[in-house]
Amino acid sequence: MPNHYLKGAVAYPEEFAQKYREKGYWIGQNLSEFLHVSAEKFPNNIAIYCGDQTISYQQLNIAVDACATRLSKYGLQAGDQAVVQLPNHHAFYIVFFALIRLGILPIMSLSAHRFSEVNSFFKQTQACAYFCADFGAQKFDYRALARQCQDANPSLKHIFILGDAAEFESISALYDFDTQPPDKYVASQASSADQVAFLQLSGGSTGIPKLIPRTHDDYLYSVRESAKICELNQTSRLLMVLPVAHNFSMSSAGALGIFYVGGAVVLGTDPSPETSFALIRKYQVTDACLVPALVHPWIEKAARDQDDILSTLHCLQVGGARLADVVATRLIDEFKVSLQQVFGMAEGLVNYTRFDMNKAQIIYTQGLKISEDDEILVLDDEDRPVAQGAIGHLLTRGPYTIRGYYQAEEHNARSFTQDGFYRTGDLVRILDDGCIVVEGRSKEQINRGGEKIATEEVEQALITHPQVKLVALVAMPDELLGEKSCAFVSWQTQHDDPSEIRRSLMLRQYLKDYGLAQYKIPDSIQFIEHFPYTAFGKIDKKTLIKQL
Ligand code: AMP
Ligand code: DBH
Repeated sequence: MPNHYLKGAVAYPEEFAQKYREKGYWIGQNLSEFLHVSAEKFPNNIAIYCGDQTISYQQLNIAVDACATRLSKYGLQAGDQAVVQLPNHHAFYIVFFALIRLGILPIMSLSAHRFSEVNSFFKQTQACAYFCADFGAQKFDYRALARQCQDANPSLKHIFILGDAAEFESISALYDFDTQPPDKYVASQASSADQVAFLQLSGGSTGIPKLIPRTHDDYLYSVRESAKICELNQTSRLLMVLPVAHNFSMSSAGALGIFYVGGAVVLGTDPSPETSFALIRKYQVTDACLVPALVHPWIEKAARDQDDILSTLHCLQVGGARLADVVATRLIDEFKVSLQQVFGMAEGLVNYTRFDMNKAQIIYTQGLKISEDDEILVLDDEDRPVAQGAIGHLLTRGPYTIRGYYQAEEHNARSFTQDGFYRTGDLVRILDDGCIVVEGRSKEQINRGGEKIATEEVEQALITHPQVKLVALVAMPDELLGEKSCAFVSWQTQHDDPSEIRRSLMLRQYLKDYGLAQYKIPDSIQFIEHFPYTAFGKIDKKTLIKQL
């Protein structure tokens, strides 16, 4: 068991760690024990509904043991790291807990990631294993991606595929749900609770997604409190159509919140209202979590069919991007939804509206922080506190907020203050009742319906095109997604130059071939000759946005 703190991760200072333990936030339980406890408490409860399969807590725990045992035979061991890029399928949870049980750090990649992102995870971590599906949406071939990553990363030794494994190993051969296990299980080698358990991802603001080291102690504290705030219990059934590996889906209160209380996760691979409503009916779903962009099709379908399905939910959580006040109002007034707004980040801090709040609080605010020890600062551009109620930059520190990104010393110096506050990059206001309102963003990030795009990452990719001289990516407002992306491009003309429409198509294909995730490909591309500049000589994005 590696008992030193993960090299390249920033530990909580001892005085804080001690305080969080004394206050009962950190209870010294790792994620492997967490699952064991639930399997003992609720052996026959259904933990996961996935397609035609139902998996009880006992079966889940056995499958995790089997998977850990078989993985250990490949030579995977404590201290290793593994990129996990799996769809909404039970295999995700089994592989996740099996890796945890072996003391291996999962890296929580999303299905939408492509070579550019996945390769960067291997480069950043030297991970030795990769878990992915055979094919994804639009028949995207992950095995081809695996081969590309293997060629580029000598550290990558083991590739496991969900579905047709081709020349690789099969994930389904790693476990079964037999209650009489054939294997003598490997003993748990999970790291101790105060150690880093896995690496979450940040939507980030510069370059490729940054890695977020979360400890068992800090993560499980946020999970237990979230489950309480969300009033989950053994009868809760949470519909999961957001990507399973996302921090919201995992922990707010998410699948782990459900596993804590003995409820069930109902997995869906398609967030459309047609499929989702059918699942809600079939499994008598009680709770669901969505990003705002998915709310629109849901309420349109419900209105069209005069379907009161949304009012049957105990709670509909919406988070990841700002929910428009008018949509929140419609959800409550027209669709009789018990709504909860969730404003969180994979780096830590999560805020929820509470069920006993008044209607205005639920519609117009993003609620209250989880913990009284979530320290929140709202500062002006010079790092001075703003007046109560005024808009400023949100900084935070607390029992489940990281003290630094993984292996990012230089970046951490900018993203964290000397005394450990995380600069979230969000512009907020705190009301007299303590509720937080997200007013905008200071970080260079576009929030495309909850999918975060670091502008610099796309700009860096575009600028490598031989005919792109200069580029700036900005957000443009969008009714459905909140924001979409627009790339302003200064183009090196050549004779025989294609039309602007063809150039746009070429650039989009170029970015795809570059390996960027689809949601990062600019929604609009505009060609301009002269960029506006600020007094400091930076590209003036505010002026560009006015040209949209
Ligand atoms: P990440 O750091 O990639 O996990 O993304 C977290 C960011 O998503 C936050 O810092 C916010 O900018 C944004 N976000 C999450 N939830 C909300 C919400 N309910 N309203 C507005 N923005 C949100
Ligand atoms: O957007 C997010 O990252 C997010 C939103 C809601 C999150 O990480 C969370 C809840 O935990």
